[in-house]
This record gives sequence, C-alpha cells and structure tokens, in this order.
Amino acid sequence: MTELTHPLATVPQDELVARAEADPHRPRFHFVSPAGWLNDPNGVSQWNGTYHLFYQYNPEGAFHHRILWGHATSTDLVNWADQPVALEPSEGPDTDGCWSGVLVDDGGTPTLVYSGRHGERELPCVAVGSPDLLTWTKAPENPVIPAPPAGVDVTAYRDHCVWREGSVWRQLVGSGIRGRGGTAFLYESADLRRWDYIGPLFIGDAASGDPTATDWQGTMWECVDLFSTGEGTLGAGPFDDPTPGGGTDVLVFSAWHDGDTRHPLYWTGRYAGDSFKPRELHRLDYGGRYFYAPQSFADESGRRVMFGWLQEGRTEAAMVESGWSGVMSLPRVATLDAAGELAFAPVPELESLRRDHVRIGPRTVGTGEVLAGVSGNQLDLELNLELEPGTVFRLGLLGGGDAGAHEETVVEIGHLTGEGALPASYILLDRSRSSLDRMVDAGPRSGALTLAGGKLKLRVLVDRSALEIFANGRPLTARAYPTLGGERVRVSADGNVRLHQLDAWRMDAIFDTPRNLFPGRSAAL
Ligand code: DQQ
Repeated sequence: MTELTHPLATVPQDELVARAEADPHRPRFHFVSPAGWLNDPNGVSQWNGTYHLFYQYNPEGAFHHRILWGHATSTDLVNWADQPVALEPSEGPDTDGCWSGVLVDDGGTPTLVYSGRHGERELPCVAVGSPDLLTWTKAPENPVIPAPPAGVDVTAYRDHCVWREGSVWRQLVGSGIRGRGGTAFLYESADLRRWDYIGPLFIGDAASGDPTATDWQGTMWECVDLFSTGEGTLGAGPFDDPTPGGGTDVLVFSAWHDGDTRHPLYWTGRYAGDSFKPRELHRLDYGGRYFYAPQSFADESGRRVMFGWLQEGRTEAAMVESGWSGVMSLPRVATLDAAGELAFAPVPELESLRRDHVRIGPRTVGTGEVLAGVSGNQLDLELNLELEPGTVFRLGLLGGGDAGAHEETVVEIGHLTGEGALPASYILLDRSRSSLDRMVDAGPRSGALTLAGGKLKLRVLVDRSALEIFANGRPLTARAYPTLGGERVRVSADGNVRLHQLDAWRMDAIFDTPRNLFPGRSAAL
C-alpha cells in the first residue's frame, strides 16, 4: 500500500478507484479521472487525428495537492482511453506540482508549456514528447522564464496560451497587477526556450463592478486562452479587419481572487501587434465556478472545441470520502453568433451515446406533468419551445420522493418584463430542492437569454451529478447531488408555452471496466 502523506489522504490509494466507482453521483458519460482529484483541462489538442486531453490530476486522493498531468486519448471526443501520467513533479522548478499548460506542435515535436510550481510560486516550463505523445522529457532550460516581469507587483503568475505567429512563437502568461486588475503578459520566442518579454497584452480593472457580481473581473486571470473566431490565424490581420466575423478575437480567462476560483469570462475584441483592444466583456458560462479554467483548440476540421472543469458543490470531507473529485465538461463547440457573442453546443459526436429515443409534442405545456417514458439520471434532452410574453417554463429533473420528502432540480426559462432581480428573458437553475443533503451547494444560477419571438432551443445533458444546459447557445453548467435516486422528468408552465417537440434519450456510459489510478502501470504496483 502507498504511504499516506497528506493530511487529507485518509483513504488508502488502493481503495480510491472502488470508492469512486461506487459513488452514485459519479458521472458516467463525462470524462472523470480514474479516481482522486481532477481539475483543469490541459494540452487539449488533436494530433494526427487523435484527440488528446491532459488534465490536472492528484491520484493521492480527492484533494488538490502536488498535481500531475493525467492523460487520455480519443478518436471521437466521446470515448476516452487512459494513458500513462504525462508529467509529474521532480526535483527542480516543478517539485511541488505540474500546473496548467498547453500542447503545441514545434515543427513536428509535441511540446508542452506548463507552470512548474516550486514553493508558493509558479514559473513557465517546457517538456518534449515522444512521437506518440506518451513519454515526456522536461527541458534542461526549465524554468524557461526565470521570474515574472521585473518591477511589477503581481498577484500571481501562471498558465499559458502559446501560438505560432509568422516565424515566431508567442505566449501569454496569466497574471494580475496588484492594485489594478487581472492581465496576461505577452512574450515572444524563436525556440520556446528563450523568451523576450513584450508587455501586458491588456490589463483588466478589478475596481470596476461589484466584487460579488457574476461578471467581476477578479484580481488575477487564470488559464488565459486567446483565439480568433474568424477564418484567419491569430494576429494575422489589422485592428480593423473588414471581413465578416473575421475581426473578432476572444480572450477567455478565469477570474480569480485571493485563492478563490470565481468564474470564467471573455472579452471580445481585436488582437493585433502587441495588444488586444477590448470591445465587450461577457460571462462564458452561467454556472460560474462550475465551468472553470476552460481551454480550447481548433481541431483538424477547424472547429473551436472547448473543455472546462466542473468543480464540485460538496464539502471537502465528502469529496475525500467519495474517493474522487472533479468532472471534465463534455467538449463544446464555440461559434460567434449574430449578437457578436460566443454560442456553444456539445459536439455532435456525443449523439453516438443516445439510446431509447422518445419524442413528445407538439402540444401545450400544462401546469405540471411528469413525462411518461422519459426518466433517468443519464439523459440527453432536446426541447423546441415557444413562450408567449409573460410566461415561464419549467423543466424538473432528477425528481424523486413524495410529498413528505422530495427532490427536484429545476431549469426555469422566463419570458417576462424584467422587473425584479432577473433579466426579462432568462434561464434560472433552481437547486433549492435538488438535495435533502443540506451540506451541498444549493444556490441558484442564472443569466440572460435572447428569446426572439419567444423561441427557445433547449438542450439538457444530465449525467448523475453533472448538468450541462444550453439555452439558445448560452451554457449553464452546474452540479446537483440528489439523495433519493430520483429520475423523474417533469414539465410545467405559467401561461401559454408551446412545446413543439421534445426528444429524449438515455445516455450510455463511456467506461465499462474498472480504471487504473496509474494507467499503464500494473494495478498491483
Ligand atoms: N489550477 C491550476 C493552475 C490554475 C488553476 C493548478 C485554475 O495552473 O491557475 O492546478 O484552476
């Protein structure tokens, strides 16, 4: 048995997988680590046709400590094969953890740029991969940037976005300038090893807005991700690119403050030369911290595919006891919509997991009805609705129990006048009755929708405790932990709501054999 070292390592390592597998809250068609702790997606990419998903991993237990890079591969973005751990801390600049980073193609050589943690600080490091991306060798030059920019008082400094621009590499490192706001420092290199500092790409304003607001910019930007929404390559055009959609670049970041992982946001704007001219700030996901530290890549078909980390909503003790923590989101495709904002949809490949199709509609939604033939805790639902002004539609999920003690997680869509705390057209996830367990997070999540003509396309993916909802392309990701094992699905409406069509499927599981905490090593080790 492995020696227990961390105070939270109370579950022996050789019991973690069995504990995790036995937990009814553990998702079955989302990627999760074999057991232990998972956080950010890293190095998301497609290499010679194969998709690679690396992730922040602690196989010691379900807590964040001395992070490794786990690794999984897929040919369809749906089914994942565990691969050996890619990076683990070693003596030197990453002795206390291999924190988040990216994968780039250095003239045919797979190369990781990541944050090596030593003591309380992180610095950029590089590792070079074998042609199959399974064995990684750390660069002798590490750390490749020896310190944050001189003379700048940074709140933190880590995470990377690296791209090829003409004949050079460019890199952003997420950071924050104390007293001002979050930022991303821009660097340039010919070889990924020697980096010249250029300056802050753009500095946010932590003093603007309410620090408790869902779009507060934070004092540090984690996991910055800069990409172009147009056809062209990043940085190739002028500030005023006249091609439709070609002039919009996006800077995604996860707003952080003083150890608190707040929420992912993005600026639309234009990157050219050495700076980014912002246009608008938007929330990336209405679930806030439940879709954190996202990272994206352009796949070989040109799609912008994004993954995020679904944090847990239960206590540290509950996570540790369950043997696992953290869910990787389903891969979602980002496009720029007519409003100049990002719209998201799960990749269509996920449809291969659909089973037992049920179709309902067209009809009017009543005041409350359990849907016969539609139930489950692994579901994919597609609804096509039309709401008259002044109406509310509700979809109850994971419903169980009776009048005495019951649970239900409710997705509410309102098409109202905008009086009160919510916008006129909104999505609200009501978790107040999601769980009889009073220790889990039950707070609401909400955001604005555009319901032109009252029309709504709603997609809801339920995977045990993981919920991913897309309402006219706006995502709301969250967690729920029902205790009664309920699987009821219910619809109701206040006012005239037309259900043109509802399609429902049960979703198959993607892992059917026990996983190995250290893939590629014999289970006995
Ligand atoms: N998680 C990583 C950091 C990153 C943070 C460490 C975001 O690199 O800033 O596990 O969740």
